[in-house]
Order: sequence, then C-alpha cells, then structure tokens
Amino acid sequence: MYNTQKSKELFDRAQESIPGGVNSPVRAFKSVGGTPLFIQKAKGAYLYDADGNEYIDYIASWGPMILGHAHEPIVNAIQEKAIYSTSFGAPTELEIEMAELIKSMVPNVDLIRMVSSGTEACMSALRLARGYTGRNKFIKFEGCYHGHADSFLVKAGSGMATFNIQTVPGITGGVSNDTLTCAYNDLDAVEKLVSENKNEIAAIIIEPVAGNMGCILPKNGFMQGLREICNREGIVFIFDEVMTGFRLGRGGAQEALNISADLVTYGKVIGGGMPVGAFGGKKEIMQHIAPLGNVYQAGTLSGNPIAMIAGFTLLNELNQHPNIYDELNEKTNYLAKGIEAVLQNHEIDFRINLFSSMISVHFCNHDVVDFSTAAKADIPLFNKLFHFMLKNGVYLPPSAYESWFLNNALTYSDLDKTIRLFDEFFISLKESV
Ligand code: KE4
Repeated sequence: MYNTQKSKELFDRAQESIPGGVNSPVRAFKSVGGTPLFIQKAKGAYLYDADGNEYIDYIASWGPMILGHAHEPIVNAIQEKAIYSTSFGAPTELEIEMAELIKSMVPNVDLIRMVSSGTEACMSALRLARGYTGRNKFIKFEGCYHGHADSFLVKAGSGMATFNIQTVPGITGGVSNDTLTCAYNDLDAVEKLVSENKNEIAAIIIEPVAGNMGCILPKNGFMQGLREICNREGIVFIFDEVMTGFRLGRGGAQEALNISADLVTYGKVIGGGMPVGAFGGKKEIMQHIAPLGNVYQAGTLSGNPIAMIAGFTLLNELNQHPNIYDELNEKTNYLAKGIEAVLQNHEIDFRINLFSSMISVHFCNHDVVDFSTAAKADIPLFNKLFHFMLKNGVYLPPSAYESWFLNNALTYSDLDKTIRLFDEFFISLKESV
C-alpha cells in the first residue's frame, strides 16, 4: 500500500514556518494537486521520500543531476574541499580553473562571471546589455522563464505558467513597460516590436530550447532570424542556457543550434547541484562589468569553493566523457519511442517534444510550438497521469509546463518500467469509463 503519511505530516509542519511549505513554488504540487513529497535522500536515478518510497527521477533537481544523484566523484570532491573552509570571500585558483574549463567547452565566451543562481545570471546579463547599449527595453518570449528578477516576471513560464500568474504584484509599471513580450517562434512579432521600439531595445533574451512551458524547440530559421535582427539593430542577443547549458552537449545550445550568442547564462548543471550560475560572453561586452567597467554586479558567495568544486568536477566528467551525451540522448529517444507506441496504441492525441535529454509529453492534437499551444493541451489528463506514475514509483515534474530531465544513471529497465506504467495508466482510464 502506497503510504505518504510522513510527507503529509512534514508538509503540515512546513507550512507553519515556510510560505506554502516550500522554498520554491513549483515544488508545492499546486498545479497537479495533492501533497508534495518530502525527499529524504537520493542515489543514482532514484529518489527516496520520507516514507521510504523509491521513485525513478525525471526531474534531476530541475536539471543539475545529469549524471544521477550522489555521483561519487562529486560527493568526494565536496567532502575533501569542505575541510579547508566553505567560503573565503576572496579569489581562488579553482575559480580560474572553472572559468578556463567553461571557456574550453563553450563557444563565444571570452570572459565569464560566476554567480549563485540562474536568476542572478540572467538579471546580470540583462543589466550588462542595458549598460553596454545605453538602452532600457528588452524582448522576452511568453512562456520562457529567466528566473524571478522583476524584469522577467512578465508572461513568464515555469511556476508562473503553472499557477497561471501572468502579472505579478510587486512589479512596477516602469519595469514591466521595459519588458516587451511576444510568442516564441514568431519572428514577425519580433520584427514588429523592434520597428515599434527603434533604437530602444537593449537585448533579446531567449531559452534557445525552451523548457519552462514543456520542452519547446525553435522552428527552423527562428534563431538565425533573431541573430540577424540583433546584428542589424545593435541588440545584444542573450542565450539563457541555464537549462540547456552542458545538457544538450559540451557546447550547449550555441553548439547544438550552431548560433552565436553575444551573452550566455548558465546554471543548474554548472553547479552539480550546488548554488551556481554564471554569465559570460564577448570581451567587448563583458569588460563593462565591475570592477573592469561600471555595470555593477556582485555576490558574497559567488565562486564559492564548495560550489565550484562540485560544478568543476561534474563539468570535467562531461568534458572528458562526451559519450555521456550520446548515452543520454539514446535513452531519451528510447523513452520517447516507447511512450509514443503506447499512446498510439491507445489512440490518444499527443505530441512529444524532445531535444537531447529534454522531453515533454503534451496531450493534444496540435503541434506545441509556444506557450499558447502548450496551454491548450489537456492539463487535467497530465495531472492524472502524474499521480498515477507517482504512486507507482515514477516521479515526473509536477507540472505540464515543465520539461523532463533525464539523468545518465537511468537504466533501460527504468525506462521500460516508465513506458509500461504509461500503458497501465491508459488501460486504467479505459476501465474507469
Ligand atoms: P534559478 O534562479 O532557479 O537557479 O534559475 C532560474 C532559471 C533561469 N533560466 C531558466 C531557463 C530556468 O529554467 C531557470 C529555473 N528553472 C526552474 C525550473 N523550470 C527552476 C525550478 C524552480 O523554480 O524551483
């Protein structure tokens, strides 16, 4: 009998001291309903909740745990580093090694600054683009999520899509006036915004493969079109690679899509599960960041030795064993094909969006190419599936507006179990009619 009593007790207790009982809204199961599970430990591809239930993990902490949980080289590196203190607030050789390693893996990064979250990376990149161009406005795409800095909380994805929050209290009119939005994959809409705001746009920021409205791929020519607009208009092209960086491949989306960004932001995988973000790019732009230039950005724990050694160890593994990406992509394709066969067999309307090891399943009979088409899918059906999978030991992201993230500790029997449970779910649906 599937028992989550301890999680229920912990959730009640948590809500006495933490807003909504969680430290990040998407964890609260608000969109899928029910009680969030309190996780006690994890190893490899498996999570273990407070009641001792085991789950195959398709969240991977929203991306970072690409080699699985408690990956031994990372754990050992953290343990060895921690005995020499956990923070100095002074420069270290390890930060240089980390920056040099990143520069050796990704294109178009001359200088890179470490921060402590993806939010910090994106907000800093936007401020830098504004300081560099002297312009205030920027374009983001509906359903893309670049963290919770004020400027980005306009028609954002992730938790804001999940909770259907499209305007956030606390964001001033001035801030939102400088945030221009349009649909993902709509190049004409971008051209229109650019012509209506001539010489006022500092940046276009995009998730090059979007993961915060499910997984959404750029249409052919879309990214190249944005690149050309930025070249023509003197706009800074920012790739938000917090999700895609070091997940799509060593060089991330810039390499996978063969598009050069002016600035690129990182998070998640770059920290190996520790709080790390980064932004980097061409020296001509990055040299405006303090203390070199006057665009101020700072952080007490930026480049923290424990966070750095975790990220450095993980990136090193990925850098030295690029076959990991082939293995991950093969597993993702295998999972997608298995689910596809099940859904076709049950004559369910669906679309599966997939890029490398990012995947999402949408229950609809139209292509999912932006936020509005993602929102038109059968969300209640996804929510039912979510809970069926959960109580059978498979932990999907608790929202139809999130990409799934595979980790390389997943085995093919884990994937087969996941596919079999999809089949059992739809059989159970038919039986319940
Ligand atoms: P953080 O500040 O949460 O480290 O990163 C913000 C961010 C920036 N850019 C992209 C493309 C992102 O996906 C994120 C954060 N992703 C969400 C998951 N969709 C984090 C999960 C959460 O909010 O708890």
